[in-house]
Amino acid sequence: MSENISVLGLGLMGSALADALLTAGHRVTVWNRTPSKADPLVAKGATRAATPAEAVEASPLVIACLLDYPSVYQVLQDTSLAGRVIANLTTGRPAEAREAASWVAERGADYVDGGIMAVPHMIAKPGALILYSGSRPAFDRHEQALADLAEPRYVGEDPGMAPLLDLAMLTGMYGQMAGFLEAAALVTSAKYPLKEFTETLLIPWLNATAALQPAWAEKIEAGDHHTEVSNLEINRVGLENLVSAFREQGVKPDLLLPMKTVIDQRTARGLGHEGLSGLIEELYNEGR
Ligand code: FVH
Repeated sequence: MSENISVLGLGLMGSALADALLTAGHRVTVWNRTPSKADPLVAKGATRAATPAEAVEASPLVIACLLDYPSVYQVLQDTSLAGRVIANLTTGRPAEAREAASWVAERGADYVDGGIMAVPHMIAKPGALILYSGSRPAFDRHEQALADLAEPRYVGEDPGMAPLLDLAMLTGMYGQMAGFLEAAALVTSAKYPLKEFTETLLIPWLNATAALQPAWAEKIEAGDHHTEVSNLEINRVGLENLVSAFREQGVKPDLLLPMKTVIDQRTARGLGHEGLSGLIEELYNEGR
């Protein structure tokens, strides 16, 4: 079913979102601080709003995709939000999302926060995912339209949950990239072909080790770090070996060292018999 939808912010991502909505047959109103960025969308049938207030007025669903949360407030401050659903797909922190939800509610509107797990060219294609949290009724009301952007996954009433899970997924990605870069530095230091190593050795190995993570998740949820596979002491020795090998090859192990520090810390507490999942206990602040 086609809807009236406004998009505030036509940077790379906002333009991709507005374009997908137009392609899906929605009536799309667009606004951007630099008006010329709206031109290609207007040429495809979007309506240009002269001000953010005009854009908010035009549609029950208003999607904001701006640089950061301060820019969202700047754009929305002189608009009349009452009765609208604000879907804020701007990247931010959980606390910023909760604050924005209250700010929007004080102005009589519903709020959903979105974490976009895609880059612009993936929008409206299989594999693109957007996490949503906040008002469930507002999400339900517009779920079909949101599905024209990417698979929509509602993750809870707490508006901070989508950005939190977004950050958690990015964290997993950065960890994987750090491992790849260190492995690549080691492999290239020995002049072994990196692409071949990556495709035939590393990726199958990473897939096999990723398959262990659900079992780790269960252990963490149960607070049980018992292992009969590979305890922390073995991993402590393994990391020491790794770090020495890196140095002998003339490669800095800088991205690996934080992990070694935490393993050393945990084993120094006499917990070397635990599995690697026990490291999570070192990451929590006391009094959690
Ligand atoms: N691009 C990506 O791959 C990532 C994927 C994951 C999610 N992000 C987040 O999406 C938000 C927007 O990102 P973007 O890629 O569209 O970013 P830009 O192309 O740099 O566009 C930024 C837009 O924000 C407008 N803007 C900035 N400051 C203000 C302000 N003070 N008042 C009004 N508008 C403002 C900017 O306007 P202009 O420079 O064109 O006039 C653009 O429309 C972001 O949160 C990513 O983390 C994208």
